[in-house]
Amino acid sequence: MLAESAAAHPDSVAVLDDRRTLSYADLLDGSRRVANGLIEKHGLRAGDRAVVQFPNVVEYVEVLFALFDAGVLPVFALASHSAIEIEDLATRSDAAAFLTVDAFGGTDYRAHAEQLAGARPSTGDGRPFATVVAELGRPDPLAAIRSSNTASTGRSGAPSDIAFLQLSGGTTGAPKMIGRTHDDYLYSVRESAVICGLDESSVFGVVLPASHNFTMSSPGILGALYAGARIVMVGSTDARTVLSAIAEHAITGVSVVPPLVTAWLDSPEAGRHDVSSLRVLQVGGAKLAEPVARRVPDLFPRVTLQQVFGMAEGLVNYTRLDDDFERIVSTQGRPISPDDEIRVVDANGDELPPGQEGSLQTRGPYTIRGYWGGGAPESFTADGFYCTGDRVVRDAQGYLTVVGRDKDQINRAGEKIAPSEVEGVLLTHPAVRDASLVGVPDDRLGERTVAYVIPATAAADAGEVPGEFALRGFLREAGLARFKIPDDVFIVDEFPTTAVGKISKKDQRVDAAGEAETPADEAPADPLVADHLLADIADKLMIDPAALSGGIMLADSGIDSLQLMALLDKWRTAGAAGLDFETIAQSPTIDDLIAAVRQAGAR
Ligand code: OOB
Repeated sequence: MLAESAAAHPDSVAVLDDRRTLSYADLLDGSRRVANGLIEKHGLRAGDRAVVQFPNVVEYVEVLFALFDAGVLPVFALASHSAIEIEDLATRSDAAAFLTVDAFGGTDYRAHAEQLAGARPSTGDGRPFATVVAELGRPDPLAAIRSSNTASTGRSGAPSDIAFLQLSGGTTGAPKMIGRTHDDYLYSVRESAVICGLDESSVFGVVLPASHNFTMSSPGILGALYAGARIVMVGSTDARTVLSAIAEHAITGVSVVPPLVTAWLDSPEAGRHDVSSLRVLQVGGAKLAEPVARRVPDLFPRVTLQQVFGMAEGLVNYTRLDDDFERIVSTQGRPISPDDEIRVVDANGDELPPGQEGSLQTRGPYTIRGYWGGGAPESFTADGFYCTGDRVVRDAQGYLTVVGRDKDQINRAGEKIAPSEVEGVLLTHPAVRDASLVGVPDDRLGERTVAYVIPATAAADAGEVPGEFALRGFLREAGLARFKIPDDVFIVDEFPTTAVGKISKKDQRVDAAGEAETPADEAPADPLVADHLLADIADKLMIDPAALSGGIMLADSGIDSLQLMALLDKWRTAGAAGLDFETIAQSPTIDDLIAAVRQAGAR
């Protein structure tokens, strides 16, 4: 596919970020040189797996196509995954290589490579494990790995071969792996490009994590390359960075999760940038609340909103660009393909008529029939339908509205969390007897996470019950990605139970939602005073300011980018107008962050 696009538009810009710009010809040659390098220098073979962990940079696309050309299956880690999570992915996929960058946005990815190389010196069949670290500060970050050979390795395999492993959000422990084939995926990409109106005049802004299925294929990075369009890698998700990137690069389309739309609508940056180039705003990954959808024209008057309801397992639904506004704001669209089969079933698995709420099952040309390695067979019916775990209503025209879910999964700002994974790590704490994680509705995040913890008797008797901050720190230390760290932790004596004696997560959700109605949220008089800034941060972390010391590394505090974005907006309004997201997100410690805010306020 890339070779065809490169032949049709060799000199058009394929992808750029704020360091490098690659034409289609550059991308094709560059990725082939990396493919040959992976074979010559690291002995990678067709069929091997390679874990890739990249932020939104040009090199991600080069490496991706290098792996495809070499027939090596990328395993798509998220940039937010910890070293321990990466190691787990490498083990479970029996990977032969790990490819990443040296550092980005305050994260030391090289350390992930080093830890992995130590833990996994060789592959399952005894070859040395390869680590490749792109050095982003260099003119050619991938120079060390490139061969001089620009010919295709000829190893990319058959169209029906598995092309890569994508991660499922998962409901149990570690995420399951999804093997998608070249032909099924490319079919969904080609059709998506048409449905979303991509052509060679399109400029696609990559705002969400590049390796997520939405960003990759709906129509995403691959759709843009298929259509001969231009890809702009946007380094962060805050309103100013994104809106100014839209203006600077004349971006015509972006795909985002609902919390970003809310954050941008509420940001003081709204209305300050010329966003007239934007034609399509795609929103998906989590439910877009209808009132928010209705506000989109306030920020982007000329834009067509498109709802996207998809899953890495396959099925993707879109509202169509020519649908009327009412349909666009009130449904999550209809399937890509006339061959996508949709079944809405009741608790007995019996099919329901249109208009009735039930569980969504699907089968079709680009939806998997089983997980890679055969995990979770209960997710598939005997006749090959994938049980999505989503509760939907289907209307007479085949449009789906997502009304809830029956899987035990939390959707926090589009990032999927398996409660059992977080609970399992909490249970390894010696002072924890039992733990339960629930998702609670949240205006900004869609859902936030609340952990209920029963302390171990001995710890309680000894007065050594760990506090909220200690438990969150423990989860970080144990290697959970930041988005999985609970937004709130409640220490309790017991859990509510159902009639049969199981933990009643339903009651916990009600309890947690009630707690949220009485937040200690008095706005400080002068937010740029250091004490008040500390209080703001503590408030976001939902901990006692006294428990927060300025020396704590920001990366270890448990704060995430959406929370930082909310703080950024607050502080900008309070006088630190010149403050930007990068400055706060890259502050090493909380003290550094506070100093940066105060300095921006002084200017
Ligand atoms: C996308 O993929 P995943 O694999 O991260 O998550 C899939 C799940 C769905 O089963 C559903 O529970 C939820 O995410 N979801 C939505 C939604 N889009 C996804 N729930 C409500 N409304 C929506 N619009 O998230 C994904 C993959 C490809 C394209 C877009 C999203």
